[in-house]
Amino acid sequence: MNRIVTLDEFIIRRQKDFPFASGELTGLLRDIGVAAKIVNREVNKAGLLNILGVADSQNSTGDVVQKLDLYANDKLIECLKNSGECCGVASEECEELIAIPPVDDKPSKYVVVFDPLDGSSNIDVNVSVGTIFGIYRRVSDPAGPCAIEDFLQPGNQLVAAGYVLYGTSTLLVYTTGRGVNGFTLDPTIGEFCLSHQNIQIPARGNYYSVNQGYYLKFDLEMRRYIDHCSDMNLMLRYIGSMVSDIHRILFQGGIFLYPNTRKYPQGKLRLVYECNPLSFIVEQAGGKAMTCQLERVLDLEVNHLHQRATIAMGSPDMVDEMKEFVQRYSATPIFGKR
Ligand code: P6P
Repeated sequence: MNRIVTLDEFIIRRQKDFPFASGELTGLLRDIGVAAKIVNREVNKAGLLNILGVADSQNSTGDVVQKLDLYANDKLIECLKNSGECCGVASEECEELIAIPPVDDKPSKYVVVFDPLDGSSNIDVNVSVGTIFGIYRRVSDPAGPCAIEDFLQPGNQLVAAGYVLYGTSTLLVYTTGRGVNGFTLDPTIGEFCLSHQNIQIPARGNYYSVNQGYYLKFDLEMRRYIDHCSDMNLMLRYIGSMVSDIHRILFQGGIFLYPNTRKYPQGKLRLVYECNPLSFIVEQAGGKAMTCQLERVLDLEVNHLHQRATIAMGSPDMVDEMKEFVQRYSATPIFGKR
């Protein structure tokens, strides 16, 4: 039987991969793991405790907020505040960034962006949801509090990114830019244990993932590509929880699409705390992540915290195929886009 490798042990072992690492990133990743365990405990009990149902608040982008969203948001912020390794956070649930004062006057190098409970509209019907996070090195004056420019860095500056999937089992998947590894929570010992080492996405898969209900609202090139997927007898799988859909694609291959529509001309999904962290993971697993206008997601300029983006991400061969359809059918010529 293979020896159990816990998340903590794995992170500490990998710290030596970073010559200048002084332990802060290690501490930060471990604290996110603690927050994930706390959120997991409540997500699993949601049906029993009075934290189901829709809170009366709306989040910064007008989505109706489920109580579990708020709980997950508060727990993540609390853990990151206590970590002493993070000088600020930006959350889907908060309009503005939250500066975190130093602990024991020790300045911290990192900021964290997160969607505390992505896909939360599925909670009431017991469909899997997830937490998404990304970690940047701060760029503002280390002598002062964090600043907005710390959070408006392009995704190609991410130091680490990951997600927690609260599904049939609870998994934490993360990358620090040297491959992608997955850890399954063993509730009998309360530890995330290494279960999926060096995840590599298949070059192509049998699934495509898009909200087919919006088909007629997509641009011609996207409809042509979706028709092609159907003509190739690919199967449509769409959970409505991005973490769940991307997790399936990481293991079984496929492509996830959220193109622009009239309702969301810039796309629906948020760049900072959904698209960038998951794109970093997909690329590190050998996949590709582009906008439906063929820009590399991680290179996109970030102009505000809740900026939206179109997205096509997953198996490299399938994203390449999507690119061909966009170039062939796009009404506005898209040349030179790599
Ligand atoms: P639609 C959940 O609200 C989310 O942000 C992603 O997790 C998911 O992929 C998408 O929105 C679902 O959006 O418009 O298909 O319901």
